[in-house]
Amino acid sequence: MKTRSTRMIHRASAALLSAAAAAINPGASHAAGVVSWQGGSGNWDNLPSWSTATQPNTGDYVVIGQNYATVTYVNTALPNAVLQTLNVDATNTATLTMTQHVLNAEQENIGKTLNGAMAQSGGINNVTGGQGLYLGYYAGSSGAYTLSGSGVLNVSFFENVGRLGTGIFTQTGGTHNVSGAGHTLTIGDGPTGAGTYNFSGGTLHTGSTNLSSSGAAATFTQSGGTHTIDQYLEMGDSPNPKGPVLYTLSNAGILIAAGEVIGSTGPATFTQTGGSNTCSTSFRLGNGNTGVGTYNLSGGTMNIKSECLIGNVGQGIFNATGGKLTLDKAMIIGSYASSTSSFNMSNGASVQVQNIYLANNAVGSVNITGGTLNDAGTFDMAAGNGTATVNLSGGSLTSATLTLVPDINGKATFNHSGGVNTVTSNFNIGQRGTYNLSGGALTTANTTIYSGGAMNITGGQFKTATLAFDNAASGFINVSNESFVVDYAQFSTLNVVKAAVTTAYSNGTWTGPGIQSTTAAADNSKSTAVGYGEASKVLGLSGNNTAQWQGQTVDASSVLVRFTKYGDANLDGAVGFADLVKIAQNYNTQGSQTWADGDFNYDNNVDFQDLIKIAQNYNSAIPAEAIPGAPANFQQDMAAAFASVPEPGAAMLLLGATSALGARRRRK
Ligand SMILES: [Ca+2]
Ligand SMILES: [Ca+2]
Ligand SMILES: [Ca+2]
Repeated sequence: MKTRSTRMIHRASAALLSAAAAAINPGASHAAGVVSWQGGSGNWDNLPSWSTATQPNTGDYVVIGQNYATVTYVNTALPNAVLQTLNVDATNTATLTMTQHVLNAEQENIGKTLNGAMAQSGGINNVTGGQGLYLGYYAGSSGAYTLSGSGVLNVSFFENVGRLGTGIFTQTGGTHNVSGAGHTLTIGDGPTGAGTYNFSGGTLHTGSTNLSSSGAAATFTQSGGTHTIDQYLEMGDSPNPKGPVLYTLSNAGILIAAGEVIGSTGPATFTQTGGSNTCSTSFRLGNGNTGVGTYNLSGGTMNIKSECLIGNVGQGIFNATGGKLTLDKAMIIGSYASSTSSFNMSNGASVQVQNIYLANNAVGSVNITGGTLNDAGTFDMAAGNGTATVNLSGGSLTSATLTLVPDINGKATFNHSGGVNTVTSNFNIGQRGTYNLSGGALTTANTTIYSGGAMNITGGQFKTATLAFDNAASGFINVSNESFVVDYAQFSTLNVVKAAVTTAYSNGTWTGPGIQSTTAAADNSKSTAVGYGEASKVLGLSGNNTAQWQGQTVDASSVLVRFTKYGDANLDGAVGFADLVKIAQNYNTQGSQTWADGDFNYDNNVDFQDLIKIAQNYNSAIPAEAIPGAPANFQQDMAAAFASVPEPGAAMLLLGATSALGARRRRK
């Protein structure tokens, strides 16, 4: 990035170089001085039109300051002359038109204190000195440069479009070079300046391109052509610029930059509706502490080959509503900023990224209402002490690993109300991490809940291949009145689920760590619980058979978990004869029993205590006949259990509660 000191060094060295060049240039032998145009409209090589009656030569200070004068550049006599300064500057605009030949000047001011215009459609204009080319030098001045056709404009060191005045550069073709290390094209410089660059064709090559260097308004509109920047595109150096600082890229425009800093220490916006933008070494939105950088991508392609920082010390906002964004490396959202940085996606956007680090040490959010976001690597939320939020309500997010708070100082909240979230490898919820699933689908490979981690399922669908509670002292999955599936491949996670439900049960409070339910905890009738079981046992699946269960496709190697009534052994949401059969078949079996076997109080046994639970929720006629597979004393115990249920109102009340449960589920 440019600095004032390097600029001064360049100016000093350039002055030496040009002095040396003048010394060896044979044209320098003439007595240089001020040469003014007096000929109205006419050709440059018409000698009587000049105040000296000679054609301007090396070292001359040339002024085209006549009102309404249009000078046409024709120079076959002095092709090697290097003017010291060329000013095109009149109260009523003077114009220099160039279609051929070579013009050399150390400095050119198109509109210095007044108004000037340059129209170049051919020839070569070399601005060789350490100062450079200025459009609108002083406050109140204006300068316009039009480059088209086969025109070539070479500017060494500095070109300034709207320094303290107004500058407009329009390029529809030709070649424009401000190239070389430290050589800078500045659109809009000082606090009274306003710069505009309209670019629709040809090539523009700069060392760096700055929009609004010191508080000016700056607009760069590119609808075609190729803009190549060897170092930085830097936008927004002032916290309070005179006007918008805006780069618009559309249609067939191509931007290729090593680095892009949007919102350096002030506000700046980049809007891309088409074309392509390639950034190779550094991309930053909101770099300094007063920087606010916004990137709006609605069409075209963008490729960031390096780390992408959305909100470094400043605030970064990336809005992707369309187009294709490819990040070869990590996207960091909210690095050190005190303000909230965000990455926002909606329908039509396609994003590919290597890793995502959200709110490392700042406040950051990712908001997805549509589109596709593919993260080939890690998605870390609040890696340091930042506050990270993801809101997913539509579209799809896929990442290899998703971690909520890898560091205990951070805070991470993932609100999932719609759309699809897929984690192909590890899904980790650490302390101060909360995943709220209220809609859509969450599919993960390996799910680990660490101490202090929380997952709340109030809607949507959750399926994981493995489930672990690491130090389950306080981590939990709250199923409220919902369900989820552990669809394992080979080794059953039934024992993990059983242990987690048992710790959460906590003598019926349902507030313990593990797999808990806030709905069961709030149930004053104490008739609801979290049931679980192998799909093979609950649904009778075997081999490659699958079935639909609670909106999800499950296979024989799946553990089902569901909020339901005590006694609902087959997890269909009601307590009836089928459940009574289950408990009957396992009655008085001690140890290793599960919910699906009839252990409804999580003590590993199926006995009279469980029969009481089923009796309290039983909602249809008690069978008079013996139940097949029941042991000898079962019928007698069943009569006792059902007799223990208060009569006559309780059964009806329970029936009503069950109907309400059924109605709630149907509304889903
Ligand atoms: Ca399976
Ligand atoms: Ca049932
Ligand atoms: Ca039991």
